[in-house]
Amino acid sequence: MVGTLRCYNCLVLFFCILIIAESCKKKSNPTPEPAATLQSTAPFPMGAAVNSPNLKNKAVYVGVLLTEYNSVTPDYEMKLNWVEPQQGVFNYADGDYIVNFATQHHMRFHGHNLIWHQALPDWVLNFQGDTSAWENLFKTHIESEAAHYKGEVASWDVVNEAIRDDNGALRNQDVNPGDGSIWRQHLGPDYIARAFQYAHEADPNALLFYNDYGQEWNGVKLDSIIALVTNLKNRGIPISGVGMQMHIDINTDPAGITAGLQKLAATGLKVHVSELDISVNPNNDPNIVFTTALQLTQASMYQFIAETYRATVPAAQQYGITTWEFSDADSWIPSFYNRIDWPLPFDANYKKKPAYFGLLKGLKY
Ligand code: 9MR
Repeated sequence: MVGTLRCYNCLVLFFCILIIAESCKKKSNPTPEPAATLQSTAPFPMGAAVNSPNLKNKAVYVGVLLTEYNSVTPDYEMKLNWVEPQQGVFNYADGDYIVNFATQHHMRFHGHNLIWHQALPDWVLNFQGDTSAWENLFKTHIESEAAHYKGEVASWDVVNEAIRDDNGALRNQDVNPGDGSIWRQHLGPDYIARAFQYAHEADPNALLFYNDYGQEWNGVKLDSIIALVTNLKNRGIPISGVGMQMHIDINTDPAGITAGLQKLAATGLKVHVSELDISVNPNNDPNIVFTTALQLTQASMYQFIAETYRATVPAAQQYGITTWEFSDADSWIPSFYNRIDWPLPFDANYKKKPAYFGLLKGLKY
């Protein structure tokens, strides 16, 4: 009896020591919380435009992308000049690479874009034909590309940048050379509705978007876009959402950003911040220094955009926020404007900038 009791006491003592040892271990060696990332924090998909050479060759690029983002948009690989550089000669390989990458990593894929007045190959720019030949070219392009990616893309920017900056009219060939639209010129004003119908027929499950820039600073353009998409929606044209590109800079008026998001949300369509970047050198200053003050201003704008998007766009309409690439090394801005700039959340070495932490803070606000 005494022996059994002694044995029982020993067991109790043994377990007590074990529990104390375990709890000491926990205190001295805590399991670190996984760091918050953009995608783990955002209540909607976080997207980035990506380019296929970096996906193939840059491990650091792929690493940041997979950690931070869960949606991708191709930077240029699905535009008409890329997919059909010569009439009847197709080049889907690069777009396919990005789609396969996204599928493999369970990321959402947003197709960009089917119809744009830029990124056109010479054979389209020089095409000679009557209205029906143009309609055939237009329809065949939309249908073949949408059918090629059917079931693999969640959504498409069907028509990109169709509205003029100066008066909100449809781009035609009567604006500055290079700014006009051959589509409107040859196909008449209702080509946008038909683009959505053709895309829908080819891939009925894809969500279809109208995408444009300048909606945060140009009220005339914004109202014209609202009228355009409302008209499409009311006519039963299969439009699901609007992309507000948001290529902005540190001087962009925040009131315009709020107003743009409010008006877009009021259409009832999904709203995608589709190409976000925030330039810090809008005046092309060749001697500019990216001071701490500039870094913090940029960070608070990133935060403001995420907060305002969350507060203004109802959850069911939040298609997500997509940055246009994610590192300053890959931004279109320095080469396009021939200036130094730092528009994105990661620096040229793929390290997080204050802009990143501003965005993260805005997402969990
Ligand atoms: O960033 C893109 C750049 O790499 C391409 O060369 C260019 C032409 O295909 O397009 C840029 O992306 C544009 C986007 O497709 C539409 N909105 C403006 C973007 C920046 O110019």
